[in-house]
Amino acid sequence: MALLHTRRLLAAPRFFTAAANHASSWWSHVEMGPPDPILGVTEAYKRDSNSKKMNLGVGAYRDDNGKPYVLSCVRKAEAMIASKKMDKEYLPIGGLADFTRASAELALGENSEAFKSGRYVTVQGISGTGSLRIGANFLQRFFKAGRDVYLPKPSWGNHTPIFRDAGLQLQSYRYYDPRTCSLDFAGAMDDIARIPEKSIILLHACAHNPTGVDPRQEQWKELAATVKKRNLLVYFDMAYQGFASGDINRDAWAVRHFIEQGINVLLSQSYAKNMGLYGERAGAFTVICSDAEEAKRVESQLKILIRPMYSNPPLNGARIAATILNTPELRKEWLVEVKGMADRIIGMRTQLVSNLKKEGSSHNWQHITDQIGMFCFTGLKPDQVDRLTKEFSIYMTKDGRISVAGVTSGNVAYLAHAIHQVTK
Ligand code: CBA
Repeated sequence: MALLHTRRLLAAPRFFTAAANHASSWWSHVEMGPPDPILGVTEAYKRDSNSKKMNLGVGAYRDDNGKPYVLSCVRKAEAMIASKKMDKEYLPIGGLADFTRASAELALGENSEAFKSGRYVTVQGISGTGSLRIGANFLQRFFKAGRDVYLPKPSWGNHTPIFRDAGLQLQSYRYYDPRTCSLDFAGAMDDIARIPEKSIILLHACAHNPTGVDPRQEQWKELAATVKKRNLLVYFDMAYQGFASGDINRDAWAVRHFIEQGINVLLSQSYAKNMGLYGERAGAFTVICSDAEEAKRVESQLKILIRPMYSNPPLNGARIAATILNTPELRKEWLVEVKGMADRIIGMRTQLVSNLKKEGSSHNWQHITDQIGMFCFTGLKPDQVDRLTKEFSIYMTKDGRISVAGVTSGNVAYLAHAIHQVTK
């Protein structure tokens, strides 16, 4: 038996080596994981050789020629920074002070009592995702009242792993009604009124992802009252300030209203979309506190939390954003450019609907123009999404979300034609 075994090994030395390596590897138990539901779409798109292909997966703004867009105010800020020949020293753990102050002011408003009194702390984070994760870790360590985070149903796909990996538990509240393709306000109010007191609730400040459906100001007021009554801890994710309506103040309305109502929120911000600083990873995390002294204590603990994660945040994006926010001419130019991006998206929504009508589609597509922000939740079913990808090389997430920011005057007719073919 032993001899036979030895002979077999001699006959197949290569197999033996591979099998032995496999069995002795530290990582033999590691299973192949699925691609990311959003960023995996870009990988598949890149492999497609069809010249008509469209990437409507990830939310990344394109100009009307389908090209990535670097804002002119960003180019100017970069030139200003380069001309100053600044050093590349480490930032403090909490980030660039000019940046964190300007970020808080942008979100809260210059006249905000919380901002003026200093009863807040803002730390720089690694764009929106990293800032959310600082918040999640902070909650895990210091929020003694509970572990449950309530997300709208549906929510951005990365919210669940961000909070789950930080050790929190995910729950949900109704938000979207697929029958009407709009806000299920009654359902949301009903669910939120039943959330156990002192739980955590996540709200999208504007341009809800993936649905493109936001509450109206009257509805936000009711939500704030209910949240206050239930004594919930509110965590706002604001990844699209300025991108929804084109107006940074209007898009921050809900956050400001909640704070005015005495609700001490947590807030994550991102400059990926509204300044087009995607790869620079500039973002911020803010905690509104009861007074400046509490803010100092919270700040000290945020620093203790950040230091072993990445020590201190990246410099370049924060410098660019701070230069834009703190230089009046650049800030003015930025506001015009944000509005330009928001308006182009709104224009594409209208064109998509009119092209669908031209194709002869008899469906009601009004939700495409009613929804706001980067995304449109089309209502397309997974099999229709599959057909769009296989037959037309149109890439989007399985839930039927399209990034309207990837639609242009040059490809909107093709998109409408394809959608009509799979929905007629
Ligand atoms: N919050 C929400 C609600 C978002 O939609 C996104 C980005 C982020 C984080 C936070 P960042 O870390 O880049 O600042 O953004 N969501 C996407 O646009 C995409 O960037 C999206 O396509 O859904 C992503 O990372 O998934």
